[in-house]
Amino acid sequence: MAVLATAGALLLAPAAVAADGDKVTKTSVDQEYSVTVAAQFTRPDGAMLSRAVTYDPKLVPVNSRVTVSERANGKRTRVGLRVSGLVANRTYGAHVHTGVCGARPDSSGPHYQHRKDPRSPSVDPAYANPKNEVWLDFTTDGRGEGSAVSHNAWRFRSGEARSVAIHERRTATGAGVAGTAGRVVACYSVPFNMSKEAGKAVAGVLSKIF
Ligand SMILES: [Cu+2]
Repeated sequence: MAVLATAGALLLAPAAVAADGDKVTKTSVDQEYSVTVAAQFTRPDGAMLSRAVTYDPKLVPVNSRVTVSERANGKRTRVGLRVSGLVANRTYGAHVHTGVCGARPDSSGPHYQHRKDPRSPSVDPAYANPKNEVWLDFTTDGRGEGSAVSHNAWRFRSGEARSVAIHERRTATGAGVAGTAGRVVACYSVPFNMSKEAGKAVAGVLSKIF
């Protein structure tokens, strides 16, 4: 098995690791793709050096932890989310978004959709549903730990899924509100299904920052 670790190795640049303690494990073997990233949430700063940011430290405290994994094989994708250090016994919404996290809660843009809704914002249950999007709602336990897994029968288009956003409440499913979950309270930039080319582009951006 040939392991193409180019993008992962570039993302492991020491400066990037030092910025927020990001841990990146990544392999890409033919049609398989696997990535696991972990970080601690920080407040957004001007340069956005951290990839995990909290916009509401009451709901997602500074230094609480997040791990996201993606495993893709054939036409299937499994995304896992784990958090710790959040408010105990509380339900949060969470989804894969198209944009990277930024200084503002809406920086991560709309949800990633396999079939794109021609209307935006997308609140039509025919498009805004957990089969066409990646929903990762979770309820924390008594210690503030939570996890969720999404199984989808498709692969991310390379470079179009860039973050996991955590929202203040459970995701709604009704007509006109489907996919909404209140404010984005935290966000983690994740390199979902990143091609070698996209990995090089990210490395280029990192080399400019550092
Ligand atoms: Cu969302």
